[in-house]
Amino acid sequence: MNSTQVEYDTIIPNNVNLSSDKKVLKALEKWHPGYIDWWKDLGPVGFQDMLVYLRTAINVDKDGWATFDYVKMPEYRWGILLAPKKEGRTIPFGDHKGEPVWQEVPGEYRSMLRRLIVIQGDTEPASIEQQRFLGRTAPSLYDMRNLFQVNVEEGRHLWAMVYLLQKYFGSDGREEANQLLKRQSGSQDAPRMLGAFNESTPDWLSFFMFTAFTDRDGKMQLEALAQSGFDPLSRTCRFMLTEEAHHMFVGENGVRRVIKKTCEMMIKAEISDPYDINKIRKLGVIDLPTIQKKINLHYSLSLDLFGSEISTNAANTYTAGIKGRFWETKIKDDHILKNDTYPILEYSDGKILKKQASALLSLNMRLRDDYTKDTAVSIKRWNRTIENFEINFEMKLPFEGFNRKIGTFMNANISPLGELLTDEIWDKETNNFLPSKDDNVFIESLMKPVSEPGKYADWISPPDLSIDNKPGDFEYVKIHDS
Ligand code: BYC
Repeated sequence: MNSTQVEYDTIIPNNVNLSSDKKVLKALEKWHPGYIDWWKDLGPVGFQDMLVYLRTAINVDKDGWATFDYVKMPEYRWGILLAPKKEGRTIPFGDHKGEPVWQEVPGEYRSMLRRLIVIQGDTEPASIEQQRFLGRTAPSLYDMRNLFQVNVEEGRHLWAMVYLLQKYFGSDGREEANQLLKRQSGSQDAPRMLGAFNESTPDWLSFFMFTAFTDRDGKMQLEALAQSGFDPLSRTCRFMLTEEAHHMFVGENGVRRVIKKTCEMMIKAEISDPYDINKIRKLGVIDLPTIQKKINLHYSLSLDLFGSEISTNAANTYTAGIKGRFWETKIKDDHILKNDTYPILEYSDGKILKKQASALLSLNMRLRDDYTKDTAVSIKRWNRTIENFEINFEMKLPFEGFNRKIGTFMNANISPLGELLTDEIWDKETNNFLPSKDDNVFIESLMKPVSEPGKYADWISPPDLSIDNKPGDFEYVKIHDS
């Protein structure tokens, strides 16, 4: 069988020839019931028996890789799909640059690789756990379906990492796969591994922000792992990126629709001052300054996911040929980086200093800079929407040192504009920088479910386009007659 052919009649659809890989098939079949139990316990609450119009990956060809149909989520076909092998591929960076890629785990890099796969795997179920209650307050069936689409695909991404652990890491891989179902987002005793994945996602604006900002970290990390010299990881991540694009679309477009509705209502009510917050909130929409505070929160949480600006872990994984840079093969340099530098900011003795650091040690910073550039495109689109209404307000990404818990800025009080603040001013201003309790209570007060096909909650505009060319009143989730 070649790598584009998918076995679709097995319990686990796959293009890795599982039917003749009995040991791994058995391990995955053993893991499957625990996964389904986890999905039912900690996946979307209240909608497990309903038919949802979902996209399912059935192929790894660029065209026609997915089908759309009504599915009950626990019956979704979570498959193991790797992008096709590139014949003759060589390791693109690090000490092994130019050598043929590895089809098996190199012994010396085993624990390094396993750690990265486990961290990646841990984020997938975490995000599903974080979003589990949102179905109840969906602003439309269209949005509800998008939430569930994102959820089932994050579930598939967990399967992808579990496959790698079980196929290539023996008994400790199997143990790690079990642990992925045991840690839980926000748990005191066994939290998820990375900070942002233990935060709550209490409302739909948070969901859109999460998918706009945190899923984009996912994109950058997957792009970096897709460069890996360990070919099965590279191929797995390449295919995951196909699905990831939709998740960011859901986020970016969701935020844009919220902004659009706010602007429309302001114009209708002849309110020109975006800071006339009480008046704007009385219209039942979310004022632009509060949306900016949400951006400040989710962007800063997502920056923490890149690790410290200076990281020996990052240098080691690069030198080993395990984790590359964003679009590594398109970069014109030696791909070894031992003699190169990279500009970074450092917080030291109460000052922010510009420095040239070792390019190898600053790889997290470089990936983060690429992320910021990528994210700026969303901000531009959101601002274009505001400009169209001729409202005098501009969304901005906060300064990189604002609200950080990881890296050089972790103990600094820095405003979104980059000003260093005393503890006293920071405490006084926090509610102007980040969503306050009142802001969150107001947003939550808007979260009333709308489940009539084609109808949308009053705080969000309908989308410009439907899913799979369906008509505007299509019943994306059959919540009434499943
Ligand atoms: N929270 O050398 P450092 C996605 C730890 S999102 C807690 O600076 P390194 C998705 C670090 O583990 C993408 N701990 O970090 C999105 C280390 O601990 P140990 C997920 C943190 O290793 C939406 C110590 O601090 N994938 O897919 O260079 C929905 C020193 O760290 C954090 C990946 O991230 C943190 N934020 O870089 C669904 C890719 N940051 O080992 C899915 C795989 C650092 O000393 N992971 N620490 O005990 C990696 O590439 C790297 O591990 C990291 C950290 C970029 C995360």
